[in-house]
Amino acid sequence: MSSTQIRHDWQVEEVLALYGLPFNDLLFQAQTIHRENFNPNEVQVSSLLSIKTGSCSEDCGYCPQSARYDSGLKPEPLMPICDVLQAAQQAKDNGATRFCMGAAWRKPKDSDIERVVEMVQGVKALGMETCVTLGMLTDSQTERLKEGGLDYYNHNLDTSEDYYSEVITTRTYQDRIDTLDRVRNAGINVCCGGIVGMGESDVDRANLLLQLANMPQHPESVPVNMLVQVEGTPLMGTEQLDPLMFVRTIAVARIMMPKSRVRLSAGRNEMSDEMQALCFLAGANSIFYGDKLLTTDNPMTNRDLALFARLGLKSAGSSYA
Ligand code: SAM
Ligand code: DTB
Ligand code: SF4
Repeated sequence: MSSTQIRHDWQVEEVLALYGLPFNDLLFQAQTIHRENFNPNEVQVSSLLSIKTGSCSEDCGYCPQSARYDSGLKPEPLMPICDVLQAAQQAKDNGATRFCMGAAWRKPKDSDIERVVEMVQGVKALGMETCVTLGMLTDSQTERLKEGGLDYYNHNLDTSEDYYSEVITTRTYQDRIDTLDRVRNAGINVCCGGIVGMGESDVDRANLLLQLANMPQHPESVPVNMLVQVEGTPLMGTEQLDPLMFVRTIAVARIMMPKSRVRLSAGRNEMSDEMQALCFLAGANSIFYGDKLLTTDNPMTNRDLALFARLGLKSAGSSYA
């Protein structure tokens, strides 16, 4: 009998019960569901580029790009399209199948959207899937991105609704849900997840996954980020999360959203190969690849290639290949 069930009616007690399973039982359950839905040895590979860096008006307590904190980051305006396409070609040559472009905006202007649409079209012409993360969107901006051919929009819930105001005060949880609804209704694939290791409780982690899984449709991509602590940001110095709690979060996400790509996202540079192997065993099947995330370090491509070889992992082909 199949263990896979697509549900949208999770209760927090059930999620906490999954988290509370003996580690081996949790990983067995997650890997069983993983194998029913995916090739367990394939990992989808995306590369990130910060197309507009720093000077952001928001106060997200984890983020080095907020203008409110002194992280020492040099702000950069929206990049010229030719430079973006050059970076995308390089990412493709290195083996990435999706190119994700991130901008440090609360929300884009309509004129920004036109420039981003040109980037999306240029990247698609290279034969890659496209993803952008630009902050909050209006209906017409979302439609414009869809018309322009955008494949995925990344917009994270970041944490539970209860813990949210400890981390961000300049926009609400509902603002995020509204943008996610627009993206879903426009027919763009949804990339939505969060960050753990921000000092949240077990119940907060369970509630974040519950919010994601109880959406009317599961996000196609669920990034699980481990907080990257950056000097100058308010969350610098937060007590480190038990790494095995991170692995449990991946496993519970896999069980709750069986057909979604669960992305082992920020924080890999600080993880051992063994820890990443446990995350793949728990059901993570996509990563960010390339030496940089948006502004912080990601593992060097050589280290990732060696890790894939050690684990016998292969890059999942792009749907455009
Ligand atoms: N400005 C847009 C927004 O906030 O939606 C898009 C870019 S923003 C940098 C994208 C996501 O990166 C955030 O929602 C957050 O989940 C993640 N992120 C940012 N800084 C991080 C950090 N230090 N550690 C882990 N994840 C981080
Ligand atoms: C996501 O969930 N993680 C990525 C991507 N979506 C845009 C971003 C991680 C950013 C980490 C901090 C930085 O490099 O600036
Ligand atoms: Fe700005 Fe996005 Fe960073 Fe928040 S996460 S400060 S909105 S760039």
